[in-house]
Amino acid sequence: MEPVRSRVLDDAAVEAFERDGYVVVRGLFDEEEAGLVLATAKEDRRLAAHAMGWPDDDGGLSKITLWNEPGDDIYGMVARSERVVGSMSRLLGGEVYHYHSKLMLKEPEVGGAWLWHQDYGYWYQNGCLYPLLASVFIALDPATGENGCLQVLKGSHRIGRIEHQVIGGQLGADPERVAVARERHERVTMEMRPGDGAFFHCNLLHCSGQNRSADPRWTLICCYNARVNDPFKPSQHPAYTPLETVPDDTVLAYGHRASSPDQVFMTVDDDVSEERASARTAARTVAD
Ligand SMILES: O=C(O)CCC(=O)C(=O)O
Repeated sequence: MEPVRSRVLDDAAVEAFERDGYVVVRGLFDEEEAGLVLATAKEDRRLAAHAMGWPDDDGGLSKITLWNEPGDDIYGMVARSERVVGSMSRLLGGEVYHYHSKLMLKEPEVGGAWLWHQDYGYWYQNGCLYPLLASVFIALDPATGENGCLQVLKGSHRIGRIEHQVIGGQLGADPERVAVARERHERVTMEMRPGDGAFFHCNLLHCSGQNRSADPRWTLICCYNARVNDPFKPSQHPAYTPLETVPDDTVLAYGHRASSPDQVFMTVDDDVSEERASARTAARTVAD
């Protein structure tokens, strides 16, 4: 019998992540799985009702729905799947826990841009001593240059943490350092098919453009912290909480199971970091 191929990242992928700060896995979730997550999210009234709107400086608006605890729903099964959690444990060198997940909505014509930043620019403020966090960006729609796919500066995680500052309504990395980083690191435009996943390091400089196309760009991003990096102070995201993984086939088995009434979503006022205080005033809840 053919051995079942593990979907956890192999040594070559881990090496690529360590060298480049990211690794893209084509078909991390297959088309059926990605389609199911997208269809469920589109019909999920709770997700829509808890979307926060983040304006950019040029008339665009991105929506984010964010939750800390992986729920008993299809998104929670993605976040707890062996292929994701096992890969994260390899990338971060040991046990990981779920830090949060978020659905990033860039609607056609109006979807907003995200400035160059490092996630650790935010998470450092949350009492995470080490940059031992990573995210997986899972495309639900095709993500293209036209609809505002992710862009990264390859290898920029090696710079270490850069100071972040409020720029317009967002927190961005120090523009002087970003300019130099852009001269020294290749800029990669990460076009992705539904189900593709990009694992990226929390110090990788990344951004994304506006969506001026006729197509939506919905993405699920799941973020993890290493257990050994348990935050030394409370914040809007959780301290170490054991994460129970589920077999990879649980995503399909869950079908269209949407978020439950007891799921807790973040609001713009939950962000306790001072650095984001003024950025927060620019954000507004766009529940509709
Ligand atoms: O969804 C995007 O385009 C960017 C997301 C991002 O930069 C982030 O979540 O840190």
